[in-house]
Amino acid sequence: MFVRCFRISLLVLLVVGGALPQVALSATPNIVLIYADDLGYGDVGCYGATRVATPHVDRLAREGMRFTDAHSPSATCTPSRYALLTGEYAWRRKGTGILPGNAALIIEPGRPTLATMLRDAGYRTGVVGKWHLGLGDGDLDWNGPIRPGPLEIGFDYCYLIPATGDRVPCVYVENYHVVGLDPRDPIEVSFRKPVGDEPTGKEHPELLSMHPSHGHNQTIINGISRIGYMRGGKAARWVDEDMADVITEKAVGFIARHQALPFFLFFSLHDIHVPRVPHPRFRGTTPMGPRGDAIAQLDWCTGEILDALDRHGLAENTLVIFTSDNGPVVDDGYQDEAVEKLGDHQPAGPWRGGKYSNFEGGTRVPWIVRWPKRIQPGISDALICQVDMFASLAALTDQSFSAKTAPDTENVLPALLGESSKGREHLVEHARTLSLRHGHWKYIPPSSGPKLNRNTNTELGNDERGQLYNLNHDPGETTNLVDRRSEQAERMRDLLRKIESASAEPE
Ligand code: NG6
Ligand code: CA
Repeated sequence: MFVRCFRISLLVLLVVGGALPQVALSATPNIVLIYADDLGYGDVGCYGATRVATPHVDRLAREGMRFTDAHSPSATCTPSRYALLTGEYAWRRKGTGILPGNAALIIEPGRPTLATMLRDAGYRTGVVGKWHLGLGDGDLDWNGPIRPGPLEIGFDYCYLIPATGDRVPCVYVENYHVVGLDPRDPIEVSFRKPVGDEPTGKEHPELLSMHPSHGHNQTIINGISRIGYMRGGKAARWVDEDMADVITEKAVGFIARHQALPFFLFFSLHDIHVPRVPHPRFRGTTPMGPRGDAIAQLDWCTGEILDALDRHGLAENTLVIFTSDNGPVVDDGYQDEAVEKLGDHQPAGPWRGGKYSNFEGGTRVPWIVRWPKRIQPGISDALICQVDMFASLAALTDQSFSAKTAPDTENVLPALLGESSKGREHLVEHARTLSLRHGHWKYIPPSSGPKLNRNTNTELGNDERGQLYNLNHDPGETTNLVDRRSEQAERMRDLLRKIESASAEPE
């Protein structure tokens, strides 16, 4: 409250006083979180990619801190986003796995989130792009006001892809409403049974411009069959090719509208999730087909944000964080030539596995932090996780929070600012199994799931024996030390159990 009053009086002073000296607004920086989807550690130039140019992401890295041991909380999207916004590992809560497109909001209104916390600190808060945390409180009518949603958990503004690009409903939601909906053509959505008589990919493959490789054979929207059935809302349906332009314009607009007060923008990109249908101007710009071209498009989106910050004179005092919600996947369900054209590109860089995997590739993601006013450019190998955004940004903005509702977040701000080389001591990595990182050690408990996801061709990291790796000597997790270093493995097993059972009780 104090901070907010202070800001308002500061603003009044500044408005009365005329010119806005940069320093006067600099007590707390603006915060822009650029959150890529399914972008792997090795997918951008500053992390080693050579078959796609990412000049804007590379610029961020050159001007900021680049992290080599940074993690998404989970190896898939919904649980990562849940942990990012709540400061609680998603695996502590049921119902936080990959959500269907008509799921209810899984973060209960009233609960402190990253957004409520920053709003309490005087920030204007907005989320633009992929949401995938559910909307409404069950059985949502997409034709009426859509709530609860981001606006009930701390955001002042939202412009959303409700779930994923490959799930219905294929429409944007701005604040409480589907954008451009014609009330005479109401939307109906189902993930159980077909609705209406619109063609599906399963029955009418001849209508498809991009064919599924697994799943993704239900209602056809814009020539692409999706997960789930939908009818109606024809005028409101998105055009995949324009999606990056549409959401980037909304993100840039949010920045332009909120220059006077500090703002927090959560810009949640669709790229490089499937279906990969970049705008024609990116088509063929890389030798890797749509997956590579989607990386080029993602880089463009990033560049537009950096340009907007430059244009408005905000770059110096804006904390830009660039990272990804889980590791990479090549074939995630559409025949988009990603496998055929991959060449020697390594989406997960030196790490084994990728999206869905217990191996490092599941959660070890690019992570760059730029804040010219405060951060000296550099590289850090501190162990950090997106679940730590909560405590770290609380520290930055001088907010307190309850360990009861945000039990897993740690303040790694000194590492983010490059003032310390130390991050967390340990981290739980979450795929189907929970694994533990402790320093450079990685322990994966015995797990009986399949070794390989045959659809995506991902090594899942399941083994009926436990696994122990020394990542310093063996970043690729190939030499299992569980027998040779059994005491180390047992210590880690016990610590993992202890962290697991320390579940904070929901109020
Ligand atoms: C899977 C989908 C995959 C992707 C993923 C969610 C199939 C066969 N696969 O179930 O294509 O949508 O869910 O990805 O349907 S995430 O990045 O949002 O977690
Ligand atoms: Ca994802």
